[in-house]
Amino acid sequence: MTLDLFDALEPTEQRQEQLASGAFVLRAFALPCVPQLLPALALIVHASPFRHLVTPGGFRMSVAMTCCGALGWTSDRRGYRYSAIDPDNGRHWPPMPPSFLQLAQSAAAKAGYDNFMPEACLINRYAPGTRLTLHQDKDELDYEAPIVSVSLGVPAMFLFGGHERSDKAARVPLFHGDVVVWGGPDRLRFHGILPLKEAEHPLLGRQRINLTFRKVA
Ligand code: MD3
Ligand code: FE
Repeated sequence: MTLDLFDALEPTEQRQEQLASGAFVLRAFALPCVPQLLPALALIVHASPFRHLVTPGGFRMSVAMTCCGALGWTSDRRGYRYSAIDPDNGRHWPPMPPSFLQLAQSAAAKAGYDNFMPEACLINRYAPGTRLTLHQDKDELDYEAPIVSVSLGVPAMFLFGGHERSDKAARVPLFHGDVVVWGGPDRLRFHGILPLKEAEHPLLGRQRINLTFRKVA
């Protein structure tokens, strides 16, 4: 058990931090929605369970993922793609719950991005030790639309990089209930997540869940 004092201070007061001209952290913005989000998430995971994608290069990703919405993100030896069908069960991805969509749209509007209409919500699950190496999200067609990210469970250290992989990345802690919105000039920044600490969250246990909402088409 290594829940240090820093981790225990999960902010519950809403406030906005600007990371760059088009990137904002909305602290605790999702907290009031958590009672709606968690049961909806359980239904999604029942229909389309978490799985470890294999990269086109053949590596099993340590982050487990699933999706909801009209389109989901998958990968296989042929590459990454958005697809209407969950390849694990041959059925459509579970629909995006109204509570998910409403949260994503209100967060986008709060950060200055009106009329956000995401078709996809990618759901990432981090166990202790799981990390996401620096990458860009480039498989969407519309780079003007923002991406909205919702952090739930164990806090994580987010790496906010530049437009080159070698640019020095800022470290931004993300706590349960925090929402990050980034678009426009910051949409293609490199970003990642440091290895998740061993810790226990009162509602979600020893894991972090991240929802990312994307306009794909
Ligand atoms: C990107 N997920 O699914 S989202 C991903 O927490 C992904 O699971 C991470 O990267 C996760 O592709 C990070 C949060 C985020 C926040 C700010 C950004 C991504 C960002 C700013 C610029 C670019
Ligand atoms: Fe990403």
